[in-house]
Amino acid sequence: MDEVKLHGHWSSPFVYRVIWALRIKAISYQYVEEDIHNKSPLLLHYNPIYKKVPVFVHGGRSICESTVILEYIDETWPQNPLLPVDPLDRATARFWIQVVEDMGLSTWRMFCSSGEEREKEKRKSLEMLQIVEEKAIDDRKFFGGEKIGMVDLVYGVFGYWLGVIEDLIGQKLIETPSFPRLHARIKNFLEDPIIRENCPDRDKMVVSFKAIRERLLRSR
Ligand SMILES: N[C@@H](CCC(=O)N[C@@H](CS)C(=O)NCC(=O)O)C(=O)O
Repeated sequence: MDEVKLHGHWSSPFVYRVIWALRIKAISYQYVEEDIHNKSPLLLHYNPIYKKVPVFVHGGRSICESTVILEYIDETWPQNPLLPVDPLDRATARFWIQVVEDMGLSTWRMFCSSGEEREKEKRKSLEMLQIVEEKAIDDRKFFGGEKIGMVDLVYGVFGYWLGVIEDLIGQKLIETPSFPRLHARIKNFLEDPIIRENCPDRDKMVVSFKAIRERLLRSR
């Protein structure tokens, strides 16, 4: 069997998407922690364009970008599928994944900015979240139906990392009364045993994200 390796960083939501997928599919892998402030020659070799984690290495060949890695894993190990079979459902899932990727950028910018800029990015995030709340969520337990699917793994960022961001900036983005469905989905996701047992330490994240935010605000 070809060797499976994941190069990651302990606090990265993008890396956790891949960890969750590997756990859901019960695939054994070797984890390699990378220092993203002092990148290893191997990381730069595997991901010379973006120089970011996660990098997934299967049989010595590397794959970069978390959503590309998720699709590769789903195609290579078909057990516990992450994407639906129907082409229209697959396309719809990919669309909502694209939406959250765009929204994540605004939320991160909101975290790293202040004043009017922060308000602008917050408005953008809220607008997109409102559309997700109204158009993407039905009565099922997860975006993937009764089981966690790829869209859930990607929206997982809002389940765990957003809470830390909200605490640090002292503002809530996903208030329960405005986003009851999204809130329920996040709760279902975080209560799943695989997700619950595979999340970074929250206190450690608060310390690390606080330092990142202060550094970014100072450098502006
Ligand atoms: N679009 C990428 C984002 C990956 C990403 O931003 N990774 C961060 C860690 S959270 C990283 O490696 N940062 C190092 C850098 O920006 O130099 C993906 O989905 O994999």
